[in-house]
This record gives sequence, C-alpha cells and structure tokens, in this order.
Amino acid sequence: MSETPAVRVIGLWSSPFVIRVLIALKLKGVEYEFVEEVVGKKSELLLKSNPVHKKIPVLLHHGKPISESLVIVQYIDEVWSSDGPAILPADRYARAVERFWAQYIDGVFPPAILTLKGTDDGDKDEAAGKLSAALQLLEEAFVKLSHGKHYFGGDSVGYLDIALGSYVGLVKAVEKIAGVSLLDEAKVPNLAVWADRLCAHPAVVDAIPDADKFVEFSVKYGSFSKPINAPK
Ligand SMILES: N[C@@H](CCC(=O)N[C@@H](CS)C(=O)NCC(=O)O)C(=O)O
Repeated sequence: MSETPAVRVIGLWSSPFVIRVLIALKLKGVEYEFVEEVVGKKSELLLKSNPVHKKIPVLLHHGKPISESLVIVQYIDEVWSSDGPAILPADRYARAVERFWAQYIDGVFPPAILTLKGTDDGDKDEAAGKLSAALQLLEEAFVKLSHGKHYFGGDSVGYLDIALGSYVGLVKAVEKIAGVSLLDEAKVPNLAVWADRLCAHPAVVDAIPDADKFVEFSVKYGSFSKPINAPK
C-alpha cells in the first residue's frame, strides 16, 4: 500500500491563492502532492479540510489541514525555517509592513480582477482605476522595501513577492480581456521589471501560468468561485 505524502496541496492551478502556496513550497524545496479540484465541484476532501470557508488552497501536513494562503505561506516559512531562503523578514517591523501590504493587496485585487474578467458585475473603468491606483502605491512600496535589490524581499523572493506575484498572471490576463493597461512599464516601471523577473524565477516559473492560459480558463469556466461552465 502506498503511503500518503507528508505534504499535500488541495487546489487548482488558476487560483492566485494556490499559486502562493506552490511558490513557497518550491522556494523551500519541499516535495508535495497536488490534489487538483474540479471547477464547480468541491471535493469531499476540500469540504472536510476547510469546513469554515470551503475554499482552496488547503495545505495538508501529515494530514492536518491549514487554510488561508497567507497563513499557509507563513506556516511553510516557520516549519521549513532552515530550508531555502527565509520568506518573511527577520525584523519584526519589516514583517509587519509586509503583512500590511499583503492584506491591502487582498482587499483590492480580487474584486477588481473579477469585475475586469466579467465574472462579477461592476464598473470596469472603476475597477481598472482601483487596480492602477493600488499598483502605483505598490510601485512606491517596492522602491522603499527592495532597497535597490531585485525583490520586495531584497535578494530573494519573499512574502510580499509571493503575495503580489500570485496575481501577475491574472492581471496580465485581465489587461487582455478588458483591453486595459495596468502592469505597464510607463506607469509602474519598477513593478513591470519585477514582475518579469519574478515570473522567470525557478521557484515561480512553473507556478504562474501565462496570461493566455488564464484568459482561456476565464472565458471557458469563469472562476473556481463562480463557475459558468464547469465540466460534468
Ligand atoms: N482568503 C483566501 C481566499 C481563497 C479563495 O478565495 N479561493 C477561491 C479560489 S481562487 C475559492 O476557493 N473559492 C470558492 C468559493 O468562494 O466558494 C486565501 O487567501 O486562501
């Protein structure tokens, strides 16, 4: 009888929240099994593992479930603290600042992206304006926090790189779907370069699909939370 792997991720490739977990595990060099959900059909394992929110991702570590992507990323950083680079900074203030921005990002990006994708009703111009304003603030934050290095985390990919980077593929997809320009070198030069560099990073390259794959998925299925045409 084959043993259940120590680390399992319940998710779907198209979810930015799942992407975070995959990047964190890859950074730490942790082997895992990906337990893929089907759009529109929540598995028994998901419902049992995240009975409160019933959302992906869930990390199962020796069978014990952990939910909420940012909580999971912090857990991975703590459990595999001596493997790979530290994800959160050592300095307590720097940690608080990164957590602040991650929370800010999750307040702004999901609703704006769903509107721009057409999955949610709402004013597309307003959504694009909110995303642009947020990216402008994050451009300034990047300049302050990166200290002239390649990532928010300095020399290596850190918590905020993961928190924001998980949306890069989707932002590029909604640029195509809604015909807007967001991660534009003319508007946010540092973030535009950061996004390309991050997507090419070995721990990230396989986790963030390209924009066309997101566009195709969005047109076909909507999203995991609001499926329009789930496979039977
Ligand atoms: N705050 C959660 C958000 C997770 C989330 O919204 N996941 C979506 C997929 S992208 C989901 O499972 N939606 C199912 C639902 O809303 O019922 C996290 O960071 O993990």
